[in-house]
Amino acid sequence: MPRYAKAKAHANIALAKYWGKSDKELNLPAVPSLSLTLDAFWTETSVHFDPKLSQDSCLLNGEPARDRELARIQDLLDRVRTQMKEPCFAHIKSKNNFPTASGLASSASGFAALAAATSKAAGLPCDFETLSALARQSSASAARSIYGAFVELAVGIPGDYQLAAQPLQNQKPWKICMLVASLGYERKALSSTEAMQHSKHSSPYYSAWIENAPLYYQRVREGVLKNDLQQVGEAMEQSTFAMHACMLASIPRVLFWKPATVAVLDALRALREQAQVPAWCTMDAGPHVKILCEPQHSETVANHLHAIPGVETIFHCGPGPALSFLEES
Ligand code: 2P0
Repeated sequence: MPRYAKAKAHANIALAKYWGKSDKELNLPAVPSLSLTLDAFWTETSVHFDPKLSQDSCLLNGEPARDRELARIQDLLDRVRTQMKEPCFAHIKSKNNFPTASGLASSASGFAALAAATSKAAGLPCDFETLSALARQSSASAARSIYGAFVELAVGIPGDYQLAAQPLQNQKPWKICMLVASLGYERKALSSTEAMQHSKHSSPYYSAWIENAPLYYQRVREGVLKNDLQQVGEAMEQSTFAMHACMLASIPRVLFWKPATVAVLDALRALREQAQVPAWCTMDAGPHVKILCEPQHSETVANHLHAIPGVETIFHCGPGPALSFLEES
C-alpha cells in the first residue's frame, strides 16, 4: 500500500549562532544555539512511499531536485527506510514560500518538514523529540524548526545520535519582530556545511569562536527569558560578528556579504545610536540582514532600510508555530 503524509515547518533564525561540528558523521554541533522560529517563512513537504516506484524522485518548488539536494534528501529517507518493515522508494514534493538556498534558512524548514512527513508516511513515531533528532542529522538548524518561538539546541556529547532541539523552557510570550532585509535571491556558492568545515580546518579564529560562542548563547538565553531586547540584541550581534570573523579568517576567506550588507549594518547602527531606535542585527550564511526589534519600531526600521540601494524586499516576521501535519490536498 502506498503511504502518504504531508507536513509544514517554519524557518528559524539563530539569535545565538551554531557554526561548527564536533562530529561530522553524526552532525553534532560544536556550540549551543538558540533560535526564533518565524511565522512568515515556511516549507510544505509531502512524502509518498510507493512500492511501484523504481527510484526516489523529488520536486522542489516544482523543479526536479539537483543531484546534491537529492543526495541529502535520500540520506534522510535511507535512515527512515532502515526502520521500515517493507522499505520502498518515495516521491517527494516540497515548496517554500520564500527563496531557497540563499541564506534564508530554507534547509532548516525544509529538513524539518521532510523528517516529519517521511516519518509519518513510514508509520514511525512522530513525537517532536524523535523528529527533531532525525532532522538534526541532515541539518542541525532543522532540529530547531520542529518547535515554535524560541528554541535551543545543545552541544551533542560524543556519539549522541539522538540529540534533539528543545523549546526554551519558561519562556514568556514575547511579541518580538524580526525583519528580514533580503539583498537578492542568488543561490549561495558554498553551502553552510562546506563553509563551517572549511572554517574548522583553516581559520585561526575557529578555536576562539568555539570558546566564546557558549558565552554569547548564555547572554542571549538570559535576555530572552527576561524579554530584554537590548541584552539579546547585543549578544546576538556579538555571536554574529564573531562567527563571520571566524569565516573571514579562513583560507581562502569565506565572505557572504555584499556591499549592501555593510550599508544596511551601518544604517541600522546609525538609527540605533543617533535616533535611539532599539534594533539589532544578525546574519547567516548569506548576504541578508535580519533585524530584531519591538513591533512598534518595525515600520520605522523597515522604511529606513528599504531606501538603501540593493535592498530588494523587507519581510516582517513574528514568532512562528511548531511543526504541523497537513491533510492531502
Ligand atoms: C544557525 N547556520 O545557527 C547557523 C548560523 C548558518 C549560520 O545552522 O551543516 O544548514 O546542515 O548542519 O543547519 C545553517 O547551517 O548546517 C546554520 P548543517 P545548517 O542557524
